[in-house]
Amino acid sequence: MGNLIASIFGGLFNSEQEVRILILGLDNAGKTTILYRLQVGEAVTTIPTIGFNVETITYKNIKFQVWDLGGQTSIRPYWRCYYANTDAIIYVVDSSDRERMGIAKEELFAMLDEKELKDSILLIMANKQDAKNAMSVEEVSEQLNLTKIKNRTWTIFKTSALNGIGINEGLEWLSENIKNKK
Ligand code: G3D
Ligand code: MG
Repeated sequence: MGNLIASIFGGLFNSEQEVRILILGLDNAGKTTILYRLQVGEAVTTIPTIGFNVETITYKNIKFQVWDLGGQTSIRPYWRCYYANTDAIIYVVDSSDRERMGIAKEELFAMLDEKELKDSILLIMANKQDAKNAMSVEEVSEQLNLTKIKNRTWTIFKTSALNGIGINEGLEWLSENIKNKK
């Protein structure tokens, strides 16, 4: 249990502080699949009365929280409850969902505008690279207008949560950059 997290995030265990990582993106992007890849057993899904599901896994001092962006605007203010003290954001994109790439971009920049998240490191996963109609990482970057991101440590990795490609590499980059910041 926790093997992958231990090998990748072990360097952060000495920190007294909690390390908080949000995994966000539109529904169907692959967030839950990525969470399961972390091999910490069952994720705990909480359904708060405020009406959106937050999946949480905690391993030692490292906490991952996942929810779907997009959809209902009325619940957005409640997301802010989860933004404070976020060290890093993993933004997961379905590279084969050409139709919703524009929405994925809007949601990304709306989130990055949140002042609570201004110091958070950003890892974008161009997921579902195995899909036949997947956009390349270059295409995804262009569609998401990533060159517009300023004053933030960020990168994009191509991933396939289905067969595990790119996930560890992305998480290693994240762990390294969180360590440098702490
Ligand atoms: P979400 O938590 O972001 O909403 P999920 O997304 O993790 O539930 O994944 C949504 C669907 O996409 C799932 O399919 C899942 O298996 C699939 N998926 C996740 N990652 C990949 C990937 O890298 N490649 C491919 N081809 N599919 C992926 P189902 O059929 O179970 O709904
Ligand atoms: Mg999910």
